[in-house]
Amino acid sequence: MGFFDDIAPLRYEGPESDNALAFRHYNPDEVIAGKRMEDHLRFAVAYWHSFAWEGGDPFGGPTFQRPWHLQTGMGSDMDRARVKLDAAFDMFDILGQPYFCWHDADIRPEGDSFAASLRNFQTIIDLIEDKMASRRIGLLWGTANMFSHRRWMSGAATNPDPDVFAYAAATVKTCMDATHRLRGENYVLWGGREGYETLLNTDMARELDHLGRFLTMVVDYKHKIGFTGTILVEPKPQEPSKHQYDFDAATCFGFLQKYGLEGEVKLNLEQGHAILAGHSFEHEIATAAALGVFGSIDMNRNDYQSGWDTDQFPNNVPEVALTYYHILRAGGLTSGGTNFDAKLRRQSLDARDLIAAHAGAMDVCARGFKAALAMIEDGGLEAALADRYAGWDSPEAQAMLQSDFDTIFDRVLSGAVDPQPRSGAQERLENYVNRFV
Ligand code: XUL
Ligand code: CO
Repeated sequence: MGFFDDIAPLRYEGPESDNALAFRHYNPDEVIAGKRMEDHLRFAVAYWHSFAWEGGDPFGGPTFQRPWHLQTGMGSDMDRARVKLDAAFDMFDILGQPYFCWHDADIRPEGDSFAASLRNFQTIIDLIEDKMASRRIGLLWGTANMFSHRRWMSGAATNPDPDVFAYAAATVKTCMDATHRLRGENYVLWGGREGYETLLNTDMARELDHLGRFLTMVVDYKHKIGFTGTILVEPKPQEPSKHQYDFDAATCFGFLQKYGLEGEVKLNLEQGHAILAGHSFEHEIATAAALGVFGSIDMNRNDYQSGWDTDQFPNNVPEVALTYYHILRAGGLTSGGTNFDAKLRRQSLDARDLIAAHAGAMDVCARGFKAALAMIEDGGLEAALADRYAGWDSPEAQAMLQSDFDTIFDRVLSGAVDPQPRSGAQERLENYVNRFV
């Protein structure tokens, strides 16, 4: 008997349905704005939170006790990895989402050497390839977990020990190879411990140079193997490191530019990470879009009171609507997707909690997306922007951008310029948004 055996594949039943395990708003085949909803939203399930995480917190151990977990499962590490894999694909069949994502450490047990870990990894990748062959499911991205094992405690590419840099390079190479083989559409690097705890023991300039060199090797390797997916860096300001080098979208762009990688690498933005950095999610999306590095999203929120990266499933339609509004303005999710890098609360023990969490999140995203699309089609916000900046349409204003301070000074002194403050109309615009959500 499988973990999800009593749960049937989810169907779209419409907004009136009271079935807890059905979609009310997400209808994958519904065509909106010329595209199937599934192809707009490009949902992905994250293997780690749903299958690898055991429900522990800093004060207590595992609560979930799944049949594939170490303390509760049967057989060898590899036996349990296979049971976990079967459960994961059973859940993908129930949800019917088009993508999933993994870290190497989520899918394979750690061996007692690099070669042994690699053997485990290759075996599981073979099994994943078989399972993917008989289904309509793609890999949104693969990534390497270079933050959990104690070898990474002082960083991966930014570790003071060159042996750890080497181990990291070999690890990312194997994860890129597997992502390429499974036709992954992106490869992600989240710098879990690429940062520091104290400057007393940290040579920051050297560490940044090493990180820049490492990312250049990633890009070189991508081209060498002919991987056509997008390389994505995922910003986060802290947790686990006190200070992380990829603080937010703007910091990442500055880093990419310094190392000449801004044309090669884009960003995977996460709602909870934006909040940790003191930003809104749409701020991060708009920043990345303005700088030409918007890639993909992790759509999981933080608790606004706790101040931690709580990785909860999205449930706030107005927030999600503004997220997709800015994504649509940036051209939509192209090779990116909507990944639920989200975990259950540790009291949510049941298989149906996991299904309901994803179903609800997909519905919230569908509602937010439809609201965003309606705002784009109505054009109210665009019209308000055009009106607010209309002064810049004049030939004088455009000429000023090509002139210099002396020319501008003469024009101001002559009395030709007379600034008149105008309302920013924020409340009216907020009311406008509320008509759609
Ligand atoms: C951690 C986080 C990661 C990345 C992938 O906060 O978001 O799960 O998405 O390593
Ligand atoms: Co993430």
